[in-house]
Amino acid sequence: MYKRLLTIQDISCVGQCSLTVALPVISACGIETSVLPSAVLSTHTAGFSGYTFTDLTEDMPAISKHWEKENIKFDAIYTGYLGSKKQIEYVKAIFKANGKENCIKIVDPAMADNGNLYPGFDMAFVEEMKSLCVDADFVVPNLTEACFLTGVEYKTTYDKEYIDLIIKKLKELGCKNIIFTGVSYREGKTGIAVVEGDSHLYYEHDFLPNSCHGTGDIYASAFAGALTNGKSAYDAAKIAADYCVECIKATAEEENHWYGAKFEPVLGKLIKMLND
Ligand code: PXL
Repeated sequence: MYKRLLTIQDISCVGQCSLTVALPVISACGIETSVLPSAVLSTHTAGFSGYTFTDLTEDMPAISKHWEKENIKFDAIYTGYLGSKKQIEYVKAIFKANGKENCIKIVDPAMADNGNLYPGFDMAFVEEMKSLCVDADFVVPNLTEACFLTGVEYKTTYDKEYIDLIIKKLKELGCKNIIFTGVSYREGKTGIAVVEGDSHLYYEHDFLPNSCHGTGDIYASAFAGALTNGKSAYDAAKIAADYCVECIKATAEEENHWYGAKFEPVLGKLIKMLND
């Protein structure tokens, strides 16, 4: 059956992140992709200065109401970067009002990386994000986000016990299924812990040294697209990881491409992975 997904996040006009990534990547997965832009920024906030910011928070309820009136419902809803506590509150209402009965809700708690919250976020936002994660079927945190959600100290060197503790705390919080990205147990490798109820799986892949901004959005978009396309959570997590590796490799070919990852030239590889 033809599937329709709604993604809710900002438009960073330049910067290869949020909606400019989600729309093409999820479309490439064969999914009709509807969008709810939560804000428009001239660029993303990580590395550019003086960017414009137009908040669209108060458009969100009216857009949702119109869809309700038109009986437009979604097979999946995937949220990324959200700019305020109020937006999270509206997203929770949209989950209830605009999803089909078995709507898959995927939340990327996009708010932090490398041990720090992104500019503009605080612990009150983290608290609100916790409640959105509880409403989701899948959460897609990186290690920093998982630490903020659970209160566990962020570490760059760790063992399996440390990751298991964070997973246990995410489950205690009420997270149902966890796609935990950037989990590395040995030098030169990193991977994804895929936790579905009591099942814990791990997919390991090469760690590439040229880390790029925006790969979290590429990962979550490819995961949401592949999952909505009918792949299992593990297969969707694996495809998204393999696709990110291809994006990072493509980005490394040019020096100074610092603000995002070149996901466009390798979209064909994503489509092939979905069909293999
Ligand atoms: O990639 C996540 C993201 C999305 N949108 C905006 C951002 C960021 C990360 O910094 O600034 C506006």
